[in-house]
Amino acid sequence: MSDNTPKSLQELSTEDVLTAMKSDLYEGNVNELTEEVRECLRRGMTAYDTMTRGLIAGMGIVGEDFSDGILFVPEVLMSARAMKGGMEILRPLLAETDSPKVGKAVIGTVKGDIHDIGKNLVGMMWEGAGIEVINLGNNIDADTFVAALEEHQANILGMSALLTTTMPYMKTVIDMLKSRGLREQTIVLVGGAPLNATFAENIGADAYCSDASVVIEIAKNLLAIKRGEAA
Ligand code: B1M
Repeated sequence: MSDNTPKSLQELSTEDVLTAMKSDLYEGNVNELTEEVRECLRRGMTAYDTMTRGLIAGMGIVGEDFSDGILFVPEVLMSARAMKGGMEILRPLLAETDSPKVGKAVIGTVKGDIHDIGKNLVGMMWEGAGIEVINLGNNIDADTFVAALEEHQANILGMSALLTTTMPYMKTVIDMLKSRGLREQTIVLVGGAPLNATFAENIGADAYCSDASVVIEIAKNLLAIKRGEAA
């Protein structure tokens, strides 16, 4: 006779814990999801792997079903809330660093756009790499981006857009940087699911960042070039 008693998390294989995490992200079960995140860390998985193999992979499934009309905004909001719960646990680990501060970045999601999960992950990755981050939040207009760069004397601007309707606003921000004489001294990096390298080039950004795995290297390479060092 088979034993149908549900297994505790500790009894599951790591792959099954990750599957449970994706499923709880999908269902918006924040308490279960945070336990699964903790269990992965307890097993020695890195914060980065837990984030990419669990949380980001889970959000990919949510995105597909949102596109296909299987999930709607209220359900996706529940998933986003669960994702944030998981990220809060990972945040201190991703941001943990002994490295000296190598740069200062202002980051935000552009005007008209409230998607902030990817942008927040990028901010955490940078913090962990010794880049000080001023996270402005979402729905940020050009004046606010420029004022923050000036106030904090930041040398990197990171902009995120998840909607095809909001991505053109990145050019508005870059044009304002130019008109204020700040473009040359600022490294402008852009990212978000609908963007690509051609778009980044066309609007005059320094680089397109496809995902959180590349943001540190791209920022550090461009900082080195600005300092006149070989990248
Ligand atoms: Co929205 N949404 N959404 N949504 N949502 C998308 C983006 C969409 C693709 C879903 C779909 O239909 N398939 C679609 C856009 C279609 C389009 O424009 N072509 C869409 C839509 C249509 C909408 C609404 C219009 C829906 C409506 O109201 N009818 C509405 C718009 C609201 C607004 O912004 N004005 C809306 C609302 C929402 C929620 C509020 C419910 C929620 C957001 C919650 C939140 O962020 N706090 C939400 C979500 C969660 C999504 C999906 C499902 C997931 C986005 C996400 O968090 N991904 C998304 C589907 C999808 O993307 N496949 C979708 C996980 C995250 C880790 O990935 O953000 O791509 P991502 O970030 C990556 C990279 O892109 C990169 O690194 C990150 C980490 O690897 N990156 C950067 C991102 N920003 C960067 C900045 C950088 C560098 C790299 O700077 C240097």
